[in-house]
Amino acid sequence: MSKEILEKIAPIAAHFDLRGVVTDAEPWGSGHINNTFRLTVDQSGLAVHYILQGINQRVFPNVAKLMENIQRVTKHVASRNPLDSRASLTIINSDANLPYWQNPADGEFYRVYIFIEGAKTVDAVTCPEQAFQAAKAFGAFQCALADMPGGPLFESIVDFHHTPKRFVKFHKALAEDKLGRAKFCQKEIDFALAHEQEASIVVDLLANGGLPSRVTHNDTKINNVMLDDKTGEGVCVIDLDTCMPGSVLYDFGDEIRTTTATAAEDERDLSKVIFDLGLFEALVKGYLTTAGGFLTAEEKRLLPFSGRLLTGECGLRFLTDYLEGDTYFKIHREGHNLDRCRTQFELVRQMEEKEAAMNAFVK
Ligand code: ADP
Ligand code: GN1
Ligand code: MG
Repeated sequence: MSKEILEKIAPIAAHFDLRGVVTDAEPWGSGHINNTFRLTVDQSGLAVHYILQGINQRVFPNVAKLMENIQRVTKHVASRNPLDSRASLTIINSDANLPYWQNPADGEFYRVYIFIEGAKTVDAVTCPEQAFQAAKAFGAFQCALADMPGGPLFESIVDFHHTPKRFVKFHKALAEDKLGRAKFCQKEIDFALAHEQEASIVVDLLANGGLPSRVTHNDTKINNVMLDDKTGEGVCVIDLDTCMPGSVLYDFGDEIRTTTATAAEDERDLSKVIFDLGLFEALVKGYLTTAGGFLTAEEKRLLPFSGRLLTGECGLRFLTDYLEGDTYFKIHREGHNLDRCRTQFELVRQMEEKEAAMNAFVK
């Protein structure tokens, strides 16, 4: 327990309907965007946990619209699973009767969710069963959102997976090279440039009707799904900030990115970064269990390609952030974003080598 953290967080938590006394607050998880804490609340002698998050306003400037999206998504997913309280995130309102609270002292925004007990997230998979369960849960999530009423969701990050526009940002960062870092990553820059041409395949198909736009999660990394401690099943898809219109390929591609290698996203020893076809196969099987019924033939055809598209795009985003001076993703050491970029590009390279086998399996 850190007294300092508790002293900072408890007055914030007091603005939410927690029905007890906050006795502990600890930094939680390893997300790159928000500031997450697990609260322990004494409710008449019972220790109950909650998740409190400081919302990253640089990434999500319109918090009211962001939380409206999350309210709609959580309500709809919960209505689909009326007997399972863990199947959806549950928002706790603030004393302003809003799904968030803004601190008048510094303008920062906070939100609280019920803590999902008896389940955990992992930062990297350890076995094919985990890949299967994670993909099955993300497929079920997409399926549940297919008939969400109320029209399109608000675009919380405009052009989030518009890979060609990600290249435009990269070119700008490279031309400016504010910190003189380009000289440390010429190999990665060359790799990115060599892949620019195929960056528009999915956005072009979305624009010309070759692929449907659906409600997608857009950030389906392995630590955004909670896996049951006992059964290993995916119990809840979390981190709903980027739920908005998109292609299922964005979701499946990001699952491939984070669920087909056992190495960490920031592994420095690239010999440990190995794209595993067995994990890929488990992922496809899990995903098609729940999503197979609604995918078009074109979506299915592009499932393997989505892996290198989204992995390459993420590598490009890490590289851009490195060049820009680490202003977007949280970093914990010097060169962290470059390390992350390197694992992503290494995975892309291996996916290219194994593309024929990936295609054959999906077929
Ligand atoms: P970020 O946007 O920074 O990635 P997340 O919303 O993914 O933040 O939360 C970070 C981590 O906190 C998750 O990976 C998960 O381990 C944990 N977490 C988030 N929400 C819950 C919840 N409701 N119950 C239990 N753990 C949670
Ligand atoms: C961020 O929020 P988190 O850590 O789950 C990022 C994703 C990246 C991912 C890379 C809103 O995800 O897009 O793929 O890091 N989220 C946002 O690990 O930018
Ligand atoms: Mg997350």
